[in-house]
Amino acid sequence: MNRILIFISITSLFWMGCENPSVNEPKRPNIVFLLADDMGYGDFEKVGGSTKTPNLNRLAEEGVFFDNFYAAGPNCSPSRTGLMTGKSPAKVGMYSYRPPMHPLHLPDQEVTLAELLKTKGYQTAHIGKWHLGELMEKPVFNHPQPQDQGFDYSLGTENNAEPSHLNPINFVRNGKALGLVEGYSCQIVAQECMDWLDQKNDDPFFLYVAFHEPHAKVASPPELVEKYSDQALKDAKYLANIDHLDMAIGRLLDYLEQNDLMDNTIIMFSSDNGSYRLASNAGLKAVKSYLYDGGIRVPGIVRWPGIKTDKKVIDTPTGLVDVLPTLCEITGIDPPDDLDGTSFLPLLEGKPFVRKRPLYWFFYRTVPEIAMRVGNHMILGLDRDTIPRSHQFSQDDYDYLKTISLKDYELYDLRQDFSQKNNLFDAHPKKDSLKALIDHQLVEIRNLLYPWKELPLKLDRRKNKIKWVRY
Ligand SMILES: [Ca+2]
Repeated sequence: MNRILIFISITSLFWMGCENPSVNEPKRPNIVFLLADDMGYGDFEKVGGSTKTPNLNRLAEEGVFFDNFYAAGPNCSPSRTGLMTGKSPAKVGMYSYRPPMHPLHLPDQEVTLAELLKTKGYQTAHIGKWHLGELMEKPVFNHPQPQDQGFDYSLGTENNAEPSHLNPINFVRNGKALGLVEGYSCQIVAQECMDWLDQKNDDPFFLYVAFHEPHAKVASPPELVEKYSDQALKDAKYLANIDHLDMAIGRLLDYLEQNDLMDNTIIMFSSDNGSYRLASNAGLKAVKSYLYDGGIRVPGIVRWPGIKTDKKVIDTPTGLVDVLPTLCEITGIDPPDDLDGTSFLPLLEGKPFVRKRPLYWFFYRTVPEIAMRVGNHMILGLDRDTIPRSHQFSQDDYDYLKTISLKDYELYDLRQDFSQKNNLFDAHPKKDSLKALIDHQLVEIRNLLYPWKELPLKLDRRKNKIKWVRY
């Protein structure tokens, strides 16, 4: 089923550069990566239709929409790790989101996209949610800060905007806590992007914009909530939050246009995981924190005058782990050789694309625990374990990873079965080879366990595996 093929008109916004690629093959294009937090596949207006996203629509109309685009994990920190490193977060030790005062972080020895781009003279900035380690004025754990991970400049929050998107109190700019900042988080972030761009020099730039919306607790201007007043208040607040995020992105796009930056800038948009709101996932199975598609399949948009394909919708599976190798190929940087992602530049150029290794995901806390996309199919592995797992990654969870094994499998043909309802595994002719593939992947994860120390010992039983909804 393809829900969005009908939406994009090729005609009106197909700019001149596409017809004459040689004019528009910049060696070092600027890069803006826009990341939403918990925005579902169906929160993109052209897929779900329940909210207004005119600026994202415009990006997709002027570029391409990736219709089988996957986050790197089912929640925040793992997915951001995959984006920054081009690796499966399970191989980097990021097994779950990072709670406050917790040792999990993106290890310093990992090579980030920002560090790679700096080798080509890029100016780099991170603005928004960090969630790759502590980010405070006086760090306790000595985790690498954005400046240690390749960013010249940073305005961010360690995790979510607190107490909500309205008047946040936890932004830190280049190591200095700001205290209360008046306004809404997405607009604060957009304004900071423009202020940073105002002072940049003529070297190319990489701007990583990690919006806080629509992660709970949402807050949006009352007039936007009113716009969705035909919905239940909780839904109206959520949809208004997507709308507001889109407006902030629109401000940034207007800035880029007014400053003649659109022709030499790659703009990418995605989300770090599926929505926690089932209706936002457009019929995909499950929600955030699950490895069914509702937890990991997200909107993917690339706008860049260097795009040569005639396609407006690309349905080849791709994801956040592919972003680093893609941008390395575009900018002529040799990427690290142990990546899980594959450059999707050939897809942007209308050329054959061969994935080096299948996309896969791992999450210890929900069932299934591992998933792998193989062609049109998603194979999932379940360990049938019923021991409660903590919400905050603990020593008990870590010990569990040392022995985890798969007892059961599910297989879905996503072209025929969008909502993953029909498990084909038992009768599938390739079940043994698919089983071997995913078993082997789990062994690799077990063998590469990151040596975390001083994990919290105590299980947090508020939210555990057996209490979670079983899809
Ligand atoms: Ca998230």
